[in-house]
Amino acid sequence: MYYIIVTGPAGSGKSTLTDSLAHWIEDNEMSVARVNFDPAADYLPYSPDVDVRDFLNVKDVMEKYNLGPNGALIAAVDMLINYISDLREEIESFNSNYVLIDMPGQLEIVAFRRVGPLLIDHLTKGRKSVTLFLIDSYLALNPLSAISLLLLSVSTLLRIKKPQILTLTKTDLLTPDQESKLLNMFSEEAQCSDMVDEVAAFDPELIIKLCEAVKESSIDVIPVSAVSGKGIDELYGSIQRVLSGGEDYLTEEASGKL
Ligand SMILES: Nc1nc2c(ncn2[C@@H]2O[C@H](COP(=O)(O)OP(=O)(O)OP(=O)(O)O)[C@@H](O)[C@H]2O)c(=O)[nH]1
Ligand SMILES: [Mg+2]
Repeated sequence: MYYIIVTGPAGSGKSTLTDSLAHWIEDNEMSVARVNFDPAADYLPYSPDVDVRDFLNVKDVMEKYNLGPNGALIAAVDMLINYISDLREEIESFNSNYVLIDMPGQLEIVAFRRVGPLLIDHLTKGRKSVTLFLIDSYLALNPLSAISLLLLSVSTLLRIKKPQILTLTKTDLLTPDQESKLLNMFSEEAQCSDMVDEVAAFDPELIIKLCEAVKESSIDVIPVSAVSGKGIDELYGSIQRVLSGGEDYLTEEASGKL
């Protein structure tokens, strides 16, 4: 079993990509377990195989502890630690080729608090795993937003400590010109100094150094659309390269155990 952690800012497309990547995996004759890890999820585009809402209800946490929606979500995720062994057992019982974990959009859970990485470590113990950090393509068209989003991706990389693939989502919303501008910006050859020129930064040297550091931290940048399906096969290829050195799952290391 290989674990794929789907993370990224609120609304970046995690649940929609979980759905379309799961379909892609199944269409290619492999099995997948869809795990909803968001205790506050109202609507999901897929039917979860394992759902943290079966263990905790954010509305109950709000009422019991007099918390607002954000505080209650953070508290609910903290409380998940009590159920982590049950969750892991339930997930492992599927014995699927892949497990997709659809994380909540509040990035502080993984980037700034201890509990997120702790939960992920428990879930994935002894299994190979990879993180997808999702970036909304439309937001990333603005170079300063792109650098800011990349910094957030580094925060999650530092805490989750797993190989991380940057996944540029919703590319169907871009015009061909916008798409090529975005791909140029994220390409290995792109000069950070060109990006900074465009935004007339207050401290260009600092921004260039940050931009260069964050560009080195991710293994791959893959543009996708969960709506049109474009790029999902490249994303799978990148996941494969990380998890099994590019060998097809079905021919290599079927248990996925480390
Ligand atoms: N056009 C387009 N819209 C998308 C795509 N992926 C997601 N969306 C839309 O973006 C919005 C947010 O998508 P979600 O999948 O709920 O995003 P999320 O990251 O799971 O959101 P949270 O869990 O609330 O953080 C929804 O309206 C989706 O329909 C895509 O590839 N193309
Ligand atoms: Mg979601």
